[in-house]
Amino acid sequence: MERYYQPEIETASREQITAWQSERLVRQVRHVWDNVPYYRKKMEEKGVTPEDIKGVEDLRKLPFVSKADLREAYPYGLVAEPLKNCVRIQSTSGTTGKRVVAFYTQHDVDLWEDCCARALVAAGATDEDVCQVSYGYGLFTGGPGLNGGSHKVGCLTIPTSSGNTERQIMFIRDLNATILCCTPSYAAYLGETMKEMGLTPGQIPLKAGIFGAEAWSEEMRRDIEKTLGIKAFDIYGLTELSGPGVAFECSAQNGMHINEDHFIAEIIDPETGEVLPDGQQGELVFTSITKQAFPLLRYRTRDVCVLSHEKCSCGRTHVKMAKPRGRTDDMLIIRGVNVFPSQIETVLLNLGYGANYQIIVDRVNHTDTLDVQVEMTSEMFTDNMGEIAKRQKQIVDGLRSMLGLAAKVTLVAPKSIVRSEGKAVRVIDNRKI
Ligand code: DLL
Repeated sequence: MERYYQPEIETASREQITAWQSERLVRQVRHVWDNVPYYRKKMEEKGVTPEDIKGVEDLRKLPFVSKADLREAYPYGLVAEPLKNCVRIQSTSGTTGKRVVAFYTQHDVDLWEDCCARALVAAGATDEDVCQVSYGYGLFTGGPGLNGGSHKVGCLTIPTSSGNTERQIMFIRDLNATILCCTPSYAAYLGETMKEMGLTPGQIPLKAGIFGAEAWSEEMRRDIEKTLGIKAFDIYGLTELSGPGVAFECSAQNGMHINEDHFIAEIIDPETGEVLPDGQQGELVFTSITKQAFPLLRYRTRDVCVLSHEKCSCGRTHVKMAKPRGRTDDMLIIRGVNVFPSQIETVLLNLGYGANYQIIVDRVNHTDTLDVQVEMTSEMFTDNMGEIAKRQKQIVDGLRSMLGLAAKVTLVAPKSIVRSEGKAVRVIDNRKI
């Protein structure tokens, strides 16, 4: 019998979930109207008042909030509680402009850690487990979120943070870590290093991993599971909504349950803003209905995704989101074709390469160019030019059939592409448009 963290919530009926969401949405709209002048103005501009919002069915009446709003309101403009009630901030890395600074009351931190605890339990964690948290600690939400969740489950928690790969492996082995939390690219690197040290999956005590914070393919999951001898679970979240734990994978490993008692999810057409039905791909939009300090209504995540309300074999009833395909802002448009880095990754991993690659886009004589540098694995490493040319052509063909685009592919020596300890940077776009 599977052990649930909060079965009365996670397996609740759809009617019950809708009732909770409606009641909390009404309260949340009133909270931001009363406490956040920025929101009140946006709602007034759209001609909506709290009286118009009677339940989930009225969600569409509310205006969207985007990253641009967060920047405009930086740093305090969207905070809905007096600062004396706030106990924490977390922040994004700010790679695409001004950092997002999110605020938490103690209640917000508690609910966030609950969500992470659910994710750990869904991956099989109990108070018998030793959980190594190798996400970065500090402003990034990965370390603090999973750390809090791990405590709630009662795991013996090892807060290694990211980096220092040798020490990571030493702790996994010496302290018999059974659960590993880090980005999928770092998990792949840890696996690669342990393999080089001659460790077989049977000699690695880990049994499960909770990997997220960046897009990763099914092929990468299979590779990590094989090298580490574990089950690898996806986890999703973003700083704006708390951090990891907005959604997490269960034993079915085919999509992540969204914690619907805290977040209402919608999929919209990114061009028109129209709400799309289940099964259609679009931009994921979230409304946080329980957060006190930094509530967001209809926040446009830019993540491209599909939702499904189909019954799940694990018994949980909360809606599932597919693995995000990528972001509307990291979708590359190359010679007019929409390309997600994850599609390129799928081609490479299906051909037996690892997830060590770099995508370089440029514009030469008004035409976009796509260069993909791919590391050979040590097993396939050769200096036979004929063999290399054959392999490169195989990738070019694979990319053409996946994307309908001609790419230039260069095979490079094992270990020549820099490894990431956090989120991997795989795309270099040199176009000056
Ligand atoms: O990455 C929170 C997190 C930490 C999630 C640890 C999971 C594990 P941010 O740095 O604010 O927060 O980045 C949020 O990362 O909008 C997605 O584009 C991407 N992302 C997060 N999880 C996944 C995932 C954290 N499982 C942004 N798959 C999001 C694909 C993900 N992309």
